[in-house]
Amino acid sequence: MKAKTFIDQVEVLVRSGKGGDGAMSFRREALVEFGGPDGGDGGRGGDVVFAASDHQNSLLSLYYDPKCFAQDGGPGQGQKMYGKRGKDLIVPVPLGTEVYEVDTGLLVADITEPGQKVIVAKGGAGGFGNVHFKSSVNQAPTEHTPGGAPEEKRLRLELKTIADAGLLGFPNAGKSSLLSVLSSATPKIASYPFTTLNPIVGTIVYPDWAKIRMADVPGIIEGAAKGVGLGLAFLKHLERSKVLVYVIDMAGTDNREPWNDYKILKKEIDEYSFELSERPCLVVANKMDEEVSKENLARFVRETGVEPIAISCETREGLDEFREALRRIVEPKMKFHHTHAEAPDLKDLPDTTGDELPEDALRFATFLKFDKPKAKSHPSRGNIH
Ligand SMILES: Nc1nc2c(ncn2[C@@H]2O[C@H](COP(=O)(O)OP(=O)(O)OP(=O)(O)O)[C@@H](O)[C@H]2O)c(=O)[nH]1
Ligand SMILES: [Mg+2]
Repeated sequence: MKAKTFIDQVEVLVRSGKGGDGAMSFRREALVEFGGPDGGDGGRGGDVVFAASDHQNSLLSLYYDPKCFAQDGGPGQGQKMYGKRGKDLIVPVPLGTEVYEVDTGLLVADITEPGQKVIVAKGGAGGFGNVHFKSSVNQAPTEHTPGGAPEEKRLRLELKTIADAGLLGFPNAGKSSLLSVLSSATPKIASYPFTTLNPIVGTIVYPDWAKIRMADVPGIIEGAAKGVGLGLAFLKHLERSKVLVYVIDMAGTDNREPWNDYKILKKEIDEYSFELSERPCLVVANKMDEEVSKENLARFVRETGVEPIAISCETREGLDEFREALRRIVEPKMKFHHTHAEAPDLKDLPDTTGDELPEDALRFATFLKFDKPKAKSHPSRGNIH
């Protein structure tokens, strides 16, 4: 059997560390009479933390190792010594992972931001040593408390790929071809159905560095909602997309009828989720380099009332139009805005002799903090001796 390379759903058992017990001990030392209690506190148990990772695109590692146990806290000891703190267990998970509690079905975390960390099981607190129970009436307490219990739960992790646009279409429509000509992703392309078996994400980079992430998922066929072909399981990877891109094979390869393909796709999406079928969408007519495509396109418009963007991944026609249409819907955020309107007109800047600094320049010269008051001394800063 071929080893699995992609997993988008997995059930794991997480358990945080138990808190260490507080100690019961008395100071015993030569020449010290009535040394008193000196049992230290137990250490805190470690947390189980899910951390967003850029380096993973599947839940594969958790599939093979579904037990996530953090370290227990160490017990307190005599001489008022604290127990060792249990180590947290940091579990890297791919961006787009949803975490559900199996027992309740509740969504406990949605990991979508780079650097995001979520504590899914909190470590038990350390117990108190007997040193805490000393009082005027009880100089030799023997009480000490056990460490807090660990948290244990079963969690279901579901990966929903994060992409701005999702490609949708019958097998062989050219979804992977489109992704490969627009981005530097290298999905497998072949003339047999179900070439793509896992979602693949590529990034379209515009000349001004705007970026759009586009996901290619396995093709869907009639009856997919009932599990035919690969079913609709992969559609969850399009749920976070702002726009769905219907890719239609306008050449009607293998005697297919493009207008029927479109209607079937729409119907399957409707059955999967009303919300997804209402999502903004673009329809692209691929393989327009083929003879028969022009004729088919005219009939497609007549039958469906939809005017698709005509493209060809072979000859690369229509790709610019598609890119721009995609950009208008997604409206990618730009990190930097350089527009000529914002640049100052050099003629308006005052002449200087070189000795004085213009007031404006000073305002922005944050490194020259002339009037910044000196920080006041305070014992907590540790600068008073
Ligand atoms: N003539 C022509 N052939 C194309 C065009 N785009 C893709 N193809 C061919 O169509 C076939 C299927 O392309 P893929 O990109 O693998 O199709 P897909 O939609 O990803 O298919 P699955 O992964 O099986 O769902 C390949 O043989 C491509 O070479 C095009 O614009 N014109
Ligand atoms: Mg493909």
